[in-house]
Amino acid sequence: MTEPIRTFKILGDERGSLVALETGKEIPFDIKRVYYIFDTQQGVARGFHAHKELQQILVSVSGSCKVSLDNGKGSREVYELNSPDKGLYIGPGSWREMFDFSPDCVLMVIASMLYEEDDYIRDYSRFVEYVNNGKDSI
Ligand code: T46
Repeated sequence: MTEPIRTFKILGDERGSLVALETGKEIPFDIKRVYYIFDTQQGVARGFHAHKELQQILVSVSGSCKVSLDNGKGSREVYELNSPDKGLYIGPGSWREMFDFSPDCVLMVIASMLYEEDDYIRDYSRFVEYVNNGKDSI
């Protein structure tokens, strides 16, 4: 498995820091959409779904949060995003939950597709069925 945490180059000088993310370089897909999650209330968890085709890179550009990724085959890993030079790659077929948001967290998400509700799997048992028994099973 490729390492889901990516470290981006910081282009810094005496004025401060800058990170640039380009399709085909830091981002391994054509960028179709960017959205960001902020002002998440204390104790709130988000996500609780998987995607059939969507690829994304999540970057906490301010503050921190945690993301758990479950492959539906018994493996679950938790990643902390706490720096603007770190990105978490999430490919298709990965159940994600985001939690432990700091009050100042701004979670930027770079996505390979436009928003499409049909690409979501929002039921965990259907997700497990999907990753283990294939597309036609749900
Ligand atoms: C994901 C995680 C990391 C739109 O209208 N357009 C959009 O591009 C998005 C992402 C959402 N929405 C609407 C749909 C809902 O009415 O915004 C509302 C909140 O979306 P959702 O409940 O899906 O948010 P999260 O934080 O649970 O999940 C989001 C993404 O939807 C999802 O693809 O991987 O962030």
